[in-house]
Amino acid sequence: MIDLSPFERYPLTFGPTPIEPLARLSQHLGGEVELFAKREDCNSGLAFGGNKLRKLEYIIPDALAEGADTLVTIGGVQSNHTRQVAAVAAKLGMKCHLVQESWVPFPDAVYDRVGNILMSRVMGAEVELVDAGFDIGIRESWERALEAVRARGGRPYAIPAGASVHKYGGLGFAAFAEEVRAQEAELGFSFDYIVVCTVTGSTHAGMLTGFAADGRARRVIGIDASGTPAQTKAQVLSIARDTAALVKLPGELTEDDVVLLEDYAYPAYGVPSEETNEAIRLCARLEGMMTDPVYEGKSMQGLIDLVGRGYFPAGSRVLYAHLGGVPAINAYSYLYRNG
Ligand code: 5PA
Repeated sequence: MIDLSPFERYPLTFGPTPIEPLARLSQHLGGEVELFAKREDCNSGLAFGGNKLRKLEYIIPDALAEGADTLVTIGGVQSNHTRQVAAVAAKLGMKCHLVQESWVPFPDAVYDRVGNILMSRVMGAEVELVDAGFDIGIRESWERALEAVRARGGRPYAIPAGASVHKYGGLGFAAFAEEVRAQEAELGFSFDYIVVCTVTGSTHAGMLTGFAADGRARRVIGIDASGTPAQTKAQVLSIARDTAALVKLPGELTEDDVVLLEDYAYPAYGVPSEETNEAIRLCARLEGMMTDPVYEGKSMQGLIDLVGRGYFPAGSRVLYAHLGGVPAINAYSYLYRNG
């Protein structure tokens, strides 16, 4: 449906990710909607994997073609994205410079010592802590880091937050839609809805582009976890349009094609609500499937709430894209000290 063959892909993942039924969770929520998970959280041996690796598969060939020797990127202190970039740099024998900003006002004593940032340091990345608040846009600190690498005689390659606002940022998840279509052909049914957590936007945008090819753009239900939904929604649309042009998708994507539900990001980006924590516990206790307090716990909360409110008609099959992110839960140890 979408031809990705013109684009070079550097394999960083195990291959197609498994789709598994969430039978006990479906039953618990009334049994009228069948829930499945596509396990992007188990997609690679690179430092616990996650959604950025699919995006980086289409970005890395450009970095190699440019002859870059240092990957430079940005995220919050507990960014999953920066950890995945650090792993890719290590695997390719490149250097890595990470700008980690104070995106999350969370007071855990070891917040900047454990989980993702711990792994990035162990993998040899240069970690620079910067005191700046949450913003998915292009940051001055990131521009400065690029300049610093150049000043040292290095050849930096710039990867924006979440590998999103990059010319190839949407391709990985356009390919995800192709992969789902192939799996649907084997399963003998199609999914009616796809639920995805959205922040910097290219996961949602790529899916939207890929599923637009068979008329399912609006069946991709984005759950906002940014807390800045207007900016996130605009970024999803612009990446989706750029990606659609790249893959020569006929027709035009419009604002109405971006379904972004804003009700689950509270109280703030990176801070879970009591309802998020309940969703994390419910999914963990019924399915043994862990989700995190920043991203996937919020989309799981959204999924559970939407099923309860009858958003999906009876008989629907819903695919929850599990995008990874569990390492960050270590930075929230006090919240879960009793489970
Ligand atoms: C992230 C992002 P997008 O940024 O593509 O919208 O994806 C949202 C998302 N789930 C969903 C997990 C586990 C994620 O890590 N993480 C960012 C990071 O710095 O880790 C880019 C914000």
